[in-house]
Amino acid sequence: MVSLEIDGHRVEVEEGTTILEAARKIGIDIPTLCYLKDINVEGACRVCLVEVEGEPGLKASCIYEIKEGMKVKTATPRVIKARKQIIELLLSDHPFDCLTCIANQNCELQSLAKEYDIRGLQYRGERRRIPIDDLSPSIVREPEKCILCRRCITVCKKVVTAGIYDINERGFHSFAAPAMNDSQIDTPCTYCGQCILVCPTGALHEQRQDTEMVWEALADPDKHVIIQTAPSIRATLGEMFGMPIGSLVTGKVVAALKRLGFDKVFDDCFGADVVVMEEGAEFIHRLKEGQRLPQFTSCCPGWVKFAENYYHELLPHLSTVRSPQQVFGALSKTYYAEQAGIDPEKIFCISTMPCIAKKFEARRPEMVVNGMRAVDAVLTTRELGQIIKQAGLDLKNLPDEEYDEPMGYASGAGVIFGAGGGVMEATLRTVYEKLTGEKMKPIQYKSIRSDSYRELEIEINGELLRFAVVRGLGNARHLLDRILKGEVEYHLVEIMACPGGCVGGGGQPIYSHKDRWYMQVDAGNHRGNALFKADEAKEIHTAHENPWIQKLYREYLGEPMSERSRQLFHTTYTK
Ligand code: HC0
Ligand code: SF4
Repeated sequence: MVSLEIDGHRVEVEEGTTILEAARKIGIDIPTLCYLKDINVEGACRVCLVEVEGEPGLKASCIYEIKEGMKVKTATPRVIKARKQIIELLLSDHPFDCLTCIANQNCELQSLAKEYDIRGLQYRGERRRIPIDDLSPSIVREPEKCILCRRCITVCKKVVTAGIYDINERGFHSFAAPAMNDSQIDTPCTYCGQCILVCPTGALHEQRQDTEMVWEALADPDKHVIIQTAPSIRATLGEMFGMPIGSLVTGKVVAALKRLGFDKVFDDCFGADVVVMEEGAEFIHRLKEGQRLPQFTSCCPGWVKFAENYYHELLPHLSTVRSPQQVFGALSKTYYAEQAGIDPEKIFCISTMPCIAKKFEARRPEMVVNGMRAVDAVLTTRELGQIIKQAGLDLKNLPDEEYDEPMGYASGAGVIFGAGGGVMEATLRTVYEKLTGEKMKPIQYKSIRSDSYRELEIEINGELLRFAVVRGLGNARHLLDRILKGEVEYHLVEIMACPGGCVGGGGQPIYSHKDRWYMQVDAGNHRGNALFKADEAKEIHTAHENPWIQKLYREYLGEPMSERSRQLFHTTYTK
């Protein structure tokens, strides 16, 4: 351990700790616009300057390692003046459209300008003029708002391993963007949205065209407007209304959506239960045939696009089952339309997802059903929160209400899809029982719960089967390379693009770096645990025991992987 003094307080920290981290241990918050714990330590923004006794100049505390006996001052007139100057310089060529910026009141630069009492701009002069890139279905870039913090570059390179961004141009004209400032649609971007979550300003955000479509659909008397809520929404929407991370607000979400005027409020977890039935049957089939193993889950559109971009040779291994979002959409325009006696052309199916890649997924040509888009509009958690606020509804104070029938009841298996290891666990609960005739022990499947990487071996009918769960595309790349080299062998692998799974998705509420540090948002643990609690509270924990799923198969689909199931739920992938 190393002992040092910060602002007159003694602190003991491990060797290798930076001044910024040591200060936070004793409640001193040094500001930063570029640092990200365990990911980004480039000292790019210089806002974290401090004085170190005996050292010349001011030091960037996020990259400066502590030394025994060091004396640090974090808030002297010199430090404050230097920080103010840096913030002013960052503001000097910023667009200044704060009132209409998507990050208004949730912008780290804006917050710092307020905290440091910046009242006038002495350096305002020439400004960079760079066009907005809004061509992709998922992500919008506003490069004039880029403050060169490099967080997006680092997250995309180190966590996602897609390496989409770098610094374009030089000096005053530089900004972060894909090479040659190409549009995002011309790059292998996976639309995971992890870069959006770390952008300190409004330079990166989701495509917002769906919000307007939803308001218009709700006002159209000729449309029958239905909505499906992703598993994670119930564990995160409360955060948009000041509730603590991990608050479970399932019934309140339903109540809000009913008040907004949706004709039916359904659960995407019902779609997840169908996916378990289909993907489980597909896995059992492949296992018996000994073909295309390991089977990879395919419900995460960021992972699917990653595989399409970088791992063509593994595409035949992806489950052919569409995601719960799309399975639900397909059912809404066929099964539900038939049951409710409604012309499918009049049904407008909306989903609300913690993910920006779901917007891309819903627009994929492969997702068309009987000539119609299965899902017409996709709202992120953030967009849904805003719509509910625009309607003057305070989620916290709404009563709990129930989903509608026939696609509103999901088993606990469907609900845990949004948590780390949840898709695998949900599938195993059904597959194990189908193969052995016995229930799987909770202790067995609980060990696969994870926010990064886990393995599980289970003996089923005398055969040792190996399973793996991976969250985060960088972790996935590492595992896929090992699989391709023959270093590891599995039968079934779950891959989700976002660290922590969908609960850590790119469409979830955005927190400043400071909040992320103290609230441990990144781990997604509180949110994931909320979903596992929701599972515990359910009376049915397996998809195949859900009576509404049984009715669907009995009356409409026949068997999993039947001709109708294949036509509605199964898909192909593009190299
Ligand atoms: Fe997920 Fe999903 S669980 S991808 O993480 O599979 O977005 O929450 O909705 O479709 O169900 C996201 C979350 C979903 C889908 C489901 C899956
Ligand atoms: Fe990289 Fe994901 Fe951002 Fe695309 S959305 S640039 S893959 S972090």
